[in-house]
Amino acid sequence: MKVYSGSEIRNVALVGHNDTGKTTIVSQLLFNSGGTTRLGRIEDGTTTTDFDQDEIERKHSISAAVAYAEWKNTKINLLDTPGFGIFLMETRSALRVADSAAVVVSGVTAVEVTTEKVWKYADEFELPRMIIINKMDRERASFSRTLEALQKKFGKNVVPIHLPIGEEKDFNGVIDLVSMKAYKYATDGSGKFDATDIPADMKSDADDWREKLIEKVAEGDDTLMERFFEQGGLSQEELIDGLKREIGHHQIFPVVLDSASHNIGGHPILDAIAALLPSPDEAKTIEGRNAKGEKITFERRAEAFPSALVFKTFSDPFSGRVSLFRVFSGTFKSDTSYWNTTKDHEERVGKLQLLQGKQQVPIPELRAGDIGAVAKLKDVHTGETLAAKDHPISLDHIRYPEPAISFAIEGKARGDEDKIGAALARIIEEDPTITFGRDEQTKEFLIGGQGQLHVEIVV
Ligand SMILES: Nc1nc2c(ncn2[C@@H]2O[C@H](COP(=O)(O)OP(=O)(O)O)[C@@H](O)[C@H]2O)c(=O)[nH]1
Ligand SMILES: [Mg+2]
Repeated sequence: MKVYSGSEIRNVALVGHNDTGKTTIVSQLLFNSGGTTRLGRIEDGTTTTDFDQDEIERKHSISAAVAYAEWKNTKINLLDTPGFGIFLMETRSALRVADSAAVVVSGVTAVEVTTEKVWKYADEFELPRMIIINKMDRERASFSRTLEALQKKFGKNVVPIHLPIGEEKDFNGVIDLVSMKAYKYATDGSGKFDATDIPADMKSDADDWREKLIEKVAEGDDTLMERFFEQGGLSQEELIDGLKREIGHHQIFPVVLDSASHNIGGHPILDAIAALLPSPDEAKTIEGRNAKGEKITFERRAEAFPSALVFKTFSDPFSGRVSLFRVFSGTFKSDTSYWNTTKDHEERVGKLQLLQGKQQVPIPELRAGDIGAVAKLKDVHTGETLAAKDHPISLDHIRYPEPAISFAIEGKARGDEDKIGAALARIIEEDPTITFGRDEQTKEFLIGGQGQLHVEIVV
């Protein structure tokens, strides 16, 4: 496995309402990039990122998961997230370590409750975003209606870079308004496609949309605007550079189209992520805190002092506790000691890995910007920072909400309280939104969480 660095990495969190196809899209992109040998399906329990037994049985993501697609010399880290209100802390956690968000909507239902929520989160984390209109194959799916709804809610910076070829059951490909190519897909789910000229009956439509895109890009920059008027347009290079810049400044939210379950539209999405979304090294510095807790900025480069934020922890039946982290600066190496700057103690880091869902891929080192995992850390939990002992910087993690609901629990036999306490301590290590305490008056043990389903699933 190649070790990737800054400019070759994209960290994209797929966020959106439940059931819009995020988990299926991740499986589709992995399959299309050659990272998996079959198209994982929710219905068969074979997706890469819904690997937890509860997720397979319920057919819903309840926890964030990471996978990566290697595409044209770029490593695209895909953070799949839950779309259910009660699990949105996982989604926020993933956004904290992403450099961009892919907001997924269904071409049938367009903007939903969670779409608006995750949009606000992306604002809060100042993330550039792309919008994927998925399920274009579905009955009553509509590009124009969905685009209108998106623009109404999120403004005129929502700009398509794809047009659909066919709609509903006839959806069979997309026109890419940047390359001005048509990608027509096989209908067998293989993801095989032909890159052809734009069909004659769509040419004038495509020209119009491209013109709108170019104008929007030119608007963002005075010199580009001048060039636009001088030349009557922009060169391909000016368009791509300008588009990338406008996306980076939240002036354009590019819209792409997909049918993840039918595997139509995956390749141009991979292209757009690699070509247009920001890499981790776009910003040169990063904010953190020094040993006194004061805010500082420091360099992100792979050669800088190391810092990594643990944004998730889960239990694996074989490896035990696995900590997922993003390297924000410097380089982390396997079998090396680092400093837990949140708790002020040394921590031995064993074998570093990349995660493809639950599958672990060994890697000798992880460089600034990348996301990886390590098993069996002794005392490091979600939200804590690993850094160098002589340069103990720490990174802020998201704040967790107060529990929305709590239940009293009791053991069956005397003395069970100890066992319950130990089990809950383990759960809280993985999910800090679960709380546990004792009501002083009733002496009952109380367990708190974000909702009944949340507490049921984790306990
Ligand atoms: N028709 C159709 N169904 C899809 C598509 N993408 C996903 N699905 C189905 O929609 C359901 C939800 O998909 P899932 O990936 O779990 O959505 P998530 O909740 O956003 O992660 C599953 O039954 C998928 O098989 C699509 O493009 N077209
Ligand atoms: Mg999902």
